[in-house]
This record gives sequence, C-alpha cells and structure tokens, in this order.
Amino acid sequence: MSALETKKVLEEKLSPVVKQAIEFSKTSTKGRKFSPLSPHSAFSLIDSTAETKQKWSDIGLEAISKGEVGVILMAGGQGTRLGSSKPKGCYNIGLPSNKSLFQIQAEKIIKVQTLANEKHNTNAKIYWYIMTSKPTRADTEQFFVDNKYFGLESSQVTFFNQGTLPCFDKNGEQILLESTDAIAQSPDGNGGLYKAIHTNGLLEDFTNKGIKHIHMYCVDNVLVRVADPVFIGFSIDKKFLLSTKVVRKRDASESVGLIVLDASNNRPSVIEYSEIDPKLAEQKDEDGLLHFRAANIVNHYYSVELLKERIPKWVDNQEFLPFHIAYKKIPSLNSEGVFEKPTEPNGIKLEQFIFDVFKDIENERFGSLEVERSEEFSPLKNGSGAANDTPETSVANYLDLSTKWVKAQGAEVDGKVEVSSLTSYAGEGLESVKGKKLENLQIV
Ligand code: UD2
Repeated sequence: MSALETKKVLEEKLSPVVKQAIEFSKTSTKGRKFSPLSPHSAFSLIDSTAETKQKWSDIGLEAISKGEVGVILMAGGQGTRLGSSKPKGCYNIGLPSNKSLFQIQAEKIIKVQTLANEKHNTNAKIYWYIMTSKPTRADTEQFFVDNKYFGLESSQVTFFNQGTLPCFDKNGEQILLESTDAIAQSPDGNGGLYKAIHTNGLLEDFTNKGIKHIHMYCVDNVLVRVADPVFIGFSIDKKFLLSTKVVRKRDASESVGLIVLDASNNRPSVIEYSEIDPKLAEQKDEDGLLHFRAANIVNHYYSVELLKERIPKWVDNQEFLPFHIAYKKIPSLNSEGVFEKPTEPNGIKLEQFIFDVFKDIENERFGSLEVERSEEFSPLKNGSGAANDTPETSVANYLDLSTKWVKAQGAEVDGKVEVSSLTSYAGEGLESVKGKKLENLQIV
C-alpha cells in the first residue's frame, strides 16, 4: 500500500480517536473525584519492620533462585530532554567509575542473582528483556555487544522493539508525511510495552523459561533496584497481580504521575503530571503534606499469570490503553509538499501510558509499596544545568547513598565514595570497610 493509501486508511480509523484524545487532554481530571489508595493496597517500606523486609527479601531471593524472575527494562524513550544523541542507558552520568546506566543496571542483576544463588546453592539466571524503539534499537544493542553484556551471558538478554503510531496535525485530522512514500511515525509510548510483549512472543518465552514474576522498570533511574527481591517478595506475599513502587512526591510541581483511587470506578489509577489540574496537585492535608503524594516511578511488578490473561484484552483497546497526545515539532512535508524541520510544534505525537491498565486490576490484587526516595529514586531527565533530575543530581544521589552505606559499616570517609553494584546490591556485604579510612571519590 502506498504512503498516501496508508495515510487515508489510518486517518479514517484513528482520527476520531485522536480528536477524543485532544478533548481528554483539555479536561482530564476536571470534575473527576480521586482519593489516595486505601491502606489494604498501600504499604510503606519506610514504616515496615526489619523482620518484614527480611521476610519479603527471602521470598524474592527464593523466587530468583528458582529462575522464576524476569526483568523488563523500558528503554525506548528518545531522551530528548536530556539532549543526548545516544539512548539514555548508554549515558555516562559522570560517576568516578564512568559507568553507564546500562552497566549499573546489568551489575545489579549480576549481584542479586549471585546473592540468591549463594543463599540457595543454585545456578539460576535472571533474564533481562530490553524494550527499545526504532530510534534506540541499533545503538542499544551495539552498546551491549561492545561492552560484552557487562558480564552477563548474552543469552540472558533479549532486545525487542515497541510499536509506532502515526503523527497527526494539530487538530487530529491529517496524518503528517515524512516523505512522499512514508508517513511520519513515533514510538507508541511506554504503554506500547503490552503490544510489544504480545507481538514478540515474550509470554511464550516466559513460560518456556519458567518465569512467573516480572519486574518492570524504566532506564532513567540511577538508583533503581533491578529485580528487587524485597519488592518481588512483597508482591508474592500479598498475592498481588500488579504492584507499583512509589516515592513521596518532592513538591506539587514534580513531573511524576500520582497513584490514586479513581472514584468513578473505585479502581487504582495514575494521573500523569502533564494532565493534572494544578489545584489537585497542590491540595494539602492539615499537616501540610500534599494530599496526593504517592509518586509513580514507572517501577512495577506483574505476575506472568496476569499478563497472559489480560494482554490480549488490553492491546489496541482504547478503554485500557487510550492515546495521550503531546504537541511536538515533527519534521515532515509542509502544505507545499516540501520537507521541513519546524521550530514550533506543528503536530501531535500519540503515546500510550503503561499505567492506564491499572484500572483493570481488582483492588485486592493491586499493591503499592512506598520506598525511600534517597535509596531508590533519582531520575535522569534533563541535561546539565537544569533545576533537577540532571546528571549532576544523579551522581550526587548515587554517591550520597554509597557513602551512607559505608559509614553505616564504620568506615571513615574523606568526602564521598562510589560503591559498585558488584560489591553491594542495597548496602549489604560491606563489613570489610569497618575502621577503614576511604579517600574522596574512591570506588568500593
Ligand atoms: C514517566 C512517568 C511519570 C513518572 C516519571 C518518573 C509514564 C507515562 N510517565 O514520565 O508518571 O513516573 O516517568 O521518572 O510512565 N519509554 C519507552 N518508550 C516510549 C516512551 C518512554 O520505552 O515510547 C520509556 C523510557 O525509555 C523510560 C520510561 O518509559 O524508561 C519513562 O520515560 P518517559 O520520558 O516517557 O516518561 P516521563 O519522564 O515523561
């Protein structure tokens, strides 16, 4: 089919839905009622006892030792705000070790796999499924090959591509043309994960490998605990089908989604930062805390059982994965048919949001676990010099956590140190630094 025929067919099919998405983006939370999640769904690691954490960690490590845990990394984002030409995972944030986000995360997997196998005298593998988009696939795969998979076996890593969606003009009527024989397209958002799992046959792969539990996270968090046994153990212990990690929202304007209960269907929901009514974001309790403060950090647990049962229903279904719009500068043919790179937003990119399926989960099977931001969340979103979420804040938060860990073990530190993920997963196993004097920016 020619580009013009494709354009016509897709316009007829999608234009009404895109117009709905435009209307939704204008009204989204207005007139809707929300409340914080109820206590039987929302737990806090900050308020949990050491025994509870140990219990969850043991359950998670046992699942890993049985080879039942797989990891999905979402790495299809183009990192536009960061201004990097390479995929975000390749980015060297500036640690003393010069490790990239991909290397830090690969080493987390190696470490937690070792901890589980040493504890259970097994030789299990954690399989890592990395979702890329067309723009990030080649560079990502080459980076792993060049770095010999950072010590993982290449058979442990599977790359798979997410889908694309056509770009529309600003009123949702016409699909833009990238050239006379191609329509303009962009990655279909992190909600494209479910379709990508489906079209790439990953559910069969999970079954063949005996994987029952999936930890899904996003690439741009330098503190992420990949395949976190505590989180996986929590979800297994509570028999949740889907659970999400949250941190306390930094301030009303932080660019994070909010986990809430939607009164319209009494189901869990996430209100994205780009679609929330500022009044709702700024609402405070008597104690001065934000009323809505459970910040989504794109860090979810899924049971494979849930994915098998529900993905066929979710995919290509606007009820569960509606389009969200973003006005963007889209290089395309102008009205005279001449290719141009606009300086102002000239069209709409469509995205699906991974958390829009939360409403399909029965409340008693949905869990939320609040974790300590300083230990688990430091997003890399913006280039150097921005107010927050930059390479500098990522490095500072990583080094602060490492330094806290070694000081807790009785080391003396002249400045800050970097603890490698191969040395310690979450602050454990650092007894050897007791009584030692560590130099500034030393790698432990
Ligand atoms: C995301 C969350 C937001 C909050 C914030 C925290 C969504 C929709 N929004 O906002 O609620 O949790 O992160 O940091 O999840 N990605 C893909 N394919 C795509 C688009 C994104 O794989 O087509 C990945 C991307 O590589 C990253 C993650 O999704 O790993 C989130 O990236 P983002 O930049 O889309 O999300 P952001 O920061 O706007």
